[in-house]
Amino acid sequence: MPVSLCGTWDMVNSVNLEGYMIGLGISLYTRKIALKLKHRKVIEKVGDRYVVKTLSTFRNYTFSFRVNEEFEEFTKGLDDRHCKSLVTWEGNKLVCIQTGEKKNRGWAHWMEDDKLHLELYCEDQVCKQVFKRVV
Ligand code: YOG
Repeated sequence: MPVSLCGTWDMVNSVNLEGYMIGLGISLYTRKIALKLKHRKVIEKVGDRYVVKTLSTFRNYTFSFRVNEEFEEFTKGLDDRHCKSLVTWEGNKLVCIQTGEKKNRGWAHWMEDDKLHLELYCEDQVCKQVFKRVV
């Protein structure tokens, strides 16, 4: 059983969110706003479903899924695209593949040194974020 990613996490570092947003086709105006935000990640397990919330003062994005079960994702308030998403455990990494219009799209979450790590992929871009637990 992999370590639990559940809890409330605040972003302490972000690298190449700009590149990731360019990959997604986010407008310059929205990118400028998004780059100033401190994201909070809230990960909960409700029965056999995970609920992942990304919270900020500008917009929030919430979705939920079962591991190993493909679902329709609508990235409302992000790039507003539909994709077919599948989340699986690869060792201690929770990995999502988002199949749709954008190539090579997905993300991975894992714990390292008591921090929550996130890599966001789109096209040839990788954004790396680190979160610390809110106590
Ligand atoms: O995380 O998808 O935890 O989906 C970062 C990318 C900014 C909106 C947030 C709102 C944002 C404008 C999503 C920020 C780039 C920019 C707070 C990260 C797109 C649009 C919502 C993400 C996964 C894994 C869960």
